[in-house]
Amino acid sequence: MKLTTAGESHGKALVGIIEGLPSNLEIDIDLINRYLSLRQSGYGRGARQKIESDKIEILSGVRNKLTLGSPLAFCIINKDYANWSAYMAPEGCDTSKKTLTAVRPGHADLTGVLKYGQADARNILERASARETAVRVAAGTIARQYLSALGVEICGYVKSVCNIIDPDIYAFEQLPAAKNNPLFMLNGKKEKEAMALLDKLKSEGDTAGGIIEIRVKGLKSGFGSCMQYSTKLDAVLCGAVMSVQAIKGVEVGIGFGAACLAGSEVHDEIYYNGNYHRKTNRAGGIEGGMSNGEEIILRAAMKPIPTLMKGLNTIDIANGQPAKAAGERSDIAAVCAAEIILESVVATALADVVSQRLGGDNMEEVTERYRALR
Ligand code: EPS
Repeated sequence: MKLTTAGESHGKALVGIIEGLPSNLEIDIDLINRYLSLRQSGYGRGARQKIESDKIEILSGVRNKLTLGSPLAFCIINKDYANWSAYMAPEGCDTSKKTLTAVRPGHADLTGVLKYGQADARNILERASARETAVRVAAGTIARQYLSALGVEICGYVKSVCNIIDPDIYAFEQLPAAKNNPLFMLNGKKEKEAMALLDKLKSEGDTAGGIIEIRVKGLKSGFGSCMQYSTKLDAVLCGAVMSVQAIKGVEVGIGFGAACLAGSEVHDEIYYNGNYHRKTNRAGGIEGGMSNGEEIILRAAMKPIPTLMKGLNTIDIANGQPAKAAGERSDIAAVCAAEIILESVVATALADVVSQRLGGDNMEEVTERYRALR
């Protein structure tokens, strides 16, 4: 199962093509639109989200709500294009306006203009923008429906915003409630502190990142492989997480914490009561590059948004002079968006791993093969 995305942030539309879906998978379009809308929500988002109300339009691969087994193509229209067509139209437009030359530290701007031989970072940022993740959420929600048909569920929450950290540990069943909260946090006291911090950062023209925890429940053991490095489940899932804009770190289970503990404090001892099981899950559900039947636990670190209203020191590439980086309108924090995006990219990557093992041209074959696994 492979996803290709296309589209610029202020272009006509974002586009996705998913190849490798079996036939007869029921597609819930309302669910896709719900996740698209969740991606746009959250405390700290900027003015752009008031313009967009993302909705999927499926162009091929689905008939009467069931997949056909053919490539599933879809688009999400950028409503903001109406305000940008004069500067973005492929047919011809005015490129002397809406230029960005005071390149932003932490963004793709400078490295992109040098690599692609551009004088205007607009030609870079339009594609580097996190707007592209709307496609990944739509595709991820289709992958989520494939996994859900097998009894595999994915959910997460925001663990920290900047230096405000929720120390609590939650059961999987508690996680969905996070999406009713303004910052997708589960600890109300910490969430209030985080909102106050975002208000302060906003007044100072600054931004924040955070930590997002993603969990997968119901995956049987043996997905991924210990036989070839590229097929290790942790490599595949962490790669998917790292492919999301602004993610700078990822850990599985206790992750970095394992490095400062003794072996006896890290490894999950094995018991048998008819089924093999463990009383702890510090490994985060993956051993030897394979799912071990326990919950998969991933945590990702998101850096602060690189577009700061107050502008960091930089160079204006138009004249080579010191400048303040371009402000544009900006999100103060997009940790809630990242939470939804990370659930979605994990779903897409995992669905690919699952479909590689199970094969199957239609969902009846797929579910039968999953059920038959020990
Ligand atoms: C982004 C800048 C902002 C964000 C955008 C990502 O957009 P604009 O420049 O139009 O104000 O809102 O994210 C989205 C539009 C989105 O849907 O997530 C950037 O520079 O990466």
